[in-house]
Amino acid sequence: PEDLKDLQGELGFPKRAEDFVFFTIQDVAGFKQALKQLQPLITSTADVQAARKQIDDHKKCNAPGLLKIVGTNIAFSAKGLTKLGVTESLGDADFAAGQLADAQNLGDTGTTDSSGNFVPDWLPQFKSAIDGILLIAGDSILTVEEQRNKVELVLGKTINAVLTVNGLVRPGKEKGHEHFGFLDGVSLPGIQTLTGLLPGQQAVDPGVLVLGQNGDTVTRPAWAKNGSFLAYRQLNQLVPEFNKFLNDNPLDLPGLTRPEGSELLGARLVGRWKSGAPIDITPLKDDPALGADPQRRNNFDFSDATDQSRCPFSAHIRKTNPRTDLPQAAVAPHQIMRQGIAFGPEVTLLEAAAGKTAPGVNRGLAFVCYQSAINQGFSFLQHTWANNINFPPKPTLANPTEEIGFDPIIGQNGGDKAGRVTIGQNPNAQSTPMTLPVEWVVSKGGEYFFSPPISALTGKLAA
Ligand code: N7H
Repeated sequence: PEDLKDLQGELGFPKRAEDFVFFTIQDVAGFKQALKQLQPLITSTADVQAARKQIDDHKKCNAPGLLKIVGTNIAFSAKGLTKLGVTESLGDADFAAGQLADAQNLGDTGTTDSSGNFVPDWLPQFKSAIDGILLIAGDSILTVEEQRNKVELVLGKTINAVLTVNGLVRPGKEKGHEHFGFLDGVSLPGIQTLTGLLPGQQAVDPGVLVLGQNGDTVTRPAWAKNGSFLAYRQLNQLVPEFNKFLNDNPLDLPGLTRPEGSELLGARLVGRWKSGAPIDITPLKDDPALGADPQRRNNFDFSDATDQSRCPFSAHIRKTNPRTDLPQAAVAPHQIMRQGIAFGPEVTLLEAAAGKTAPGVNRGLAFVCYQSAINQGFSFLQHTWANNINFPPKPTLANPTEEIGFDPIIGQNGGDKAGRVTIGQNPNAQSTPMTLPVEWVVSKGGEYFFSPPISALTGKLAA
């Protein structure tokens, strides 16, 4: 329990809106003082658990009115920690080098400059120094704004906000769905002793997510215990283009109408229907009751079919969490705690009709995930699994060396559109490649941060 008060809210604060404020530290001494005053505003995992219980109680007794909920977290890039005088290594090379140095390895699109350096097509802010990130989440835009004012009052001119991303849960029945329309936040790893496990939920040692905990194999400075690495990715989504591709390429199966064929293709690209129901359980038709049922919607492991009739090997959720396609010990170290939120406006009727995102419009996913090793978590999943045309292994197929192509949602290869192929989408023609016309998820950059234990905010980092 003491550790849960020390750990920031990585388990995921209940939220309708979230601001991400990327900042540089302007006045180190002043910032260290301000950090001590900020500490009471910072949300711990114990606070997250209390807030979740409050919401449950509120629902159970049908209490009227809205519950005001707010949470604040802070994390630092390696540059930020250096500015604060931290000299010892945290034992993570990707964190130390920063995400810009990882961009090419991640498959981001870019160019090579005259000195031979890779320059990704990112927002300029992510290509210049960012020292830290504030994450302010709450039940409404107003609550978040109010809290951001409080935080900015404390930090004052000791920081300079270089970029603010306004995350917003989508409206109405799209609540909790990302911009392509699929329910998000469905499958997260569980820590048995902390939250128990739902049927089918994968257990991880706390040390896979949190530094210095059981299962973290790296030696860390004592003050970093209960910290976690936060990978942030600014991912634009080309939603009208994605929908146009589905409309233009319905899977042609007996008994399916054209729109049903399009819907099935979307589900097979992701591995779940829009409701969250896994295609491994319900391969031909969505089942919204299943999608809404936490007791059933994760209870599958891809072992029911030896081929791709239920779920393509390349489906996003199979690429990023292959379950029993690999031995449990080979999957567990790569589990991440995802806590992203959608950003940007809803698709307009004009955009939908044109099948094209309007110029200047940015919508997508403010992707956030936590792990104790970036090269086992985010970076590994992107590079070694999603972008790897031979992953996962498929010994059960008639031709086990057959390529299965990219993760059609996030797999990327530096912008080579002709080469972005995915295989296994058509259950009746499982070896037929499908060339994906555009990357529907476009990386606009990001950074790797260290989300320190709360004790460090008044201790190590403030000293
Ligand atoms: Fe993914 N999507 O809408 O298609 N993701 N994801 N993701 N993702 C998941 O289980 C999506 C991204 C993982 O345990 C679902 O919550 C989109 C990155 C992992 O079964 C949906 C983007 C990375 C899982 C999406 C995006 C991952 C997962 C199913 C970008 C890591 C859990 C709902 C815009 C490198 C797999 C759910 C499991 C699930 C979508 C990004 C990883 C619907 C649109 C960058 C590990």
